[in-house]
Amino acid sequence: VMAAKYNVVFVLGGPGAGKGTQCAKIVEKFGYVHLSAGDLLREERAKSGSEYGELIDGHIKNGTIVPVEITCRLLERAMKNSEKNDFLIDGFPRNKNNYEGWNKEMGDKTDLKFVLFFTCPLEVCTQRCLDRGAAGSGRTDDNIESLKKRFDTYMNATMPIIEHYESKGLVRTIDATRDVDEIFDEVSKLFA
Ligand code: UP5
Ligand code: MG
Repeated sequence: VMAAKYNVVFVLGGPGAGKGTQCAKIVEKFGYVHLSAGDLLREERAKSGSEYGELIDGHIKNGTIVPVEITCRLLERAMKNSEKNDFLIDGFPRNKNNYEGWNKEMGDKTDLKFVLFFTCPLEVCTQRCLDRGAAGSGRTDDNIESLKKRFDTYMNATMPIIEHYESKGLVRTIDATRDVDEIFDEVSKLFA
């Protein structure tokens, strides 16, 4: 008997587009498990004795992307530990390395339902992240230098992955410039 596959929705969009905010609301209303790849990496970085701490730290400050072996292992471990079946995977896959590594390791174990894509202009996203930094997020990448690099990576490395999924008919695009509840009304229709 084949084991049931994990159901996965990838959640993508620029830095500060509102991925985490909307995921929290989806969890509340539809009972998914939210796994933010960035949160898992920050958690791993914070562990004393993590052999990857410095490497992760460097990538986050520079807005570059941690090798898939690390991120994929964190995601798979979190999926197993949750003992649940439906996952929002937020902020992943971000580049070709992520895409290929995930498919190789997790492709057969997962069923990709769709890709939830939040579009939001650079200026709006940047302001949200700067405000969050000013409010004391403690994130080492909520500053203008890191944000420029995060956007470069997003445009150059992540957009091609979104376009690839788009060509397979898997992308559900949501305008993320509006207020949180308006956005969530539209998001809800995709999960209902
Ligand atoms: N906010 C949210 N929605 C709003 C709305 N509709 N109107 C007004 N304000 C709104 O929101 C950001 C801020 O905006 C918050 O203050 C929120 O209140 C407000 P949030 O929901 O946090 O947006 P999100 O899209 O989750 O932004 P985040 O900064 O988390 O996105 P990133 O994609 O940049 O960050 P992530 O944590 O995913 O990745 C960080 C880094 O980790 C990457 O740059 C990379 O270096 C590394 N990484 C990898 O290497 N590999 C991975 O797989 C993942 C990450
Ligand atoms: Mg986030």
